[in-house]
Amino acid sequence: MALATRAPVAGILSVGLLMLGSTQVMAGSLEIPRADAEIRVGGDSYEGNDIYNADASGQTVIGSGAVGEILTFWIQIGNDRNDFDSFKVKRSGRFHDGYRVRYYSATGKDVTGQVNAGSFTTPELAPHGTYVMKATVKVRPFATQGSSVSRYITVSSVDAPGINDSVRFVAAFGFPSDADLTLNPGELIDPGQYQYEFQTAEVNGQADFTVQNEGTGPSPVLLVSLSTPGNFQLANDTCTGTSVSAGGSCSFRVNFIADTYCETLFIGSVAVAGGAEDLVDLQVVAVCDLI
Ligand SMILES: [Ca+2]
Ligand SMILES: [Ca+2]
Repeated sequence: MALATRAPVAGILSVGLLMLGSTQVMAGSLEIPRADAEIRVGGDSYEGNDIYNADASGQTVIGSGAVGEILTFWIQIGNDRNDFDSFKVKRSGRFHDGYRVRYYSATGKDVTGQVNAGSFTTPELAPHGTYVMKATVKVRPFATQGSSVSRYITVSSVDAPGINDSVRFVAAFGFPSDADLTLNPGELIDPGQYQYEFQTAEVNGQADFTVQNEGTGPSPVLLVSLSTPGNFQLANDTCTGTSVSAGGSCSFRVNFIADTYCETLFIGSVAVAGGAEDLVDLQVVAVCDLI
């Protein structure tokens, strides 16, 4: 969308986005109930602070393990406003006989049935208070190469049903991979490292990238992440949470949004990771010289 057409409706647009729960909360709107879920795997750091959405983008984590291993995903539920609130927690995602998923309250009680039914509710949280619960996933002997199980965890304000946030975890079967991933478009500047330059004839731009598996085996389950959000955004990501078979591909889009300051050089970093390893790195560059 061009900036010129956005500007006159900016006020209406921001209210609409807040109601959808799909954008970052803006200063001065903290009296609206605001659930903020975050998630981490094992000893990693949390993803998702001050990100509010229904599709868990930017707040998805992946863990992988061998048969018999138990992966732990920590789910932090935050009350991002200056008033008391409590939050309902619900999961969605398909059953997979290769993985056993359980949920535990902050006190260690098994609350799997309640989370599955959407009836689990946190205690009342003080303004900016948090509640930490966990999910565990045991990798069972039925798990196969390239398989994974995924759960979306939706957190809803009890004060204002409809004010939601969601995080996602993916648990995958870990194995040595014969995958060999390439990226297109982009210029290969180092093994596994690509660079793409946005054409800046317009203030905003977008580019679609295809990840191709040129190897002889399936890739690990992938996670695409953007380490410098702001002027760059990820969208249409079909890679995260999936394993790409030999000869197969997946894709994602990077949007570039300069807003009003398109008078400098913007650099963003995208990583396509499998397991704990970065398989492909992409540096996106936009040079703005319009102003
Ligand atoms: Ca969040
Ligand atoms: Ca927050």
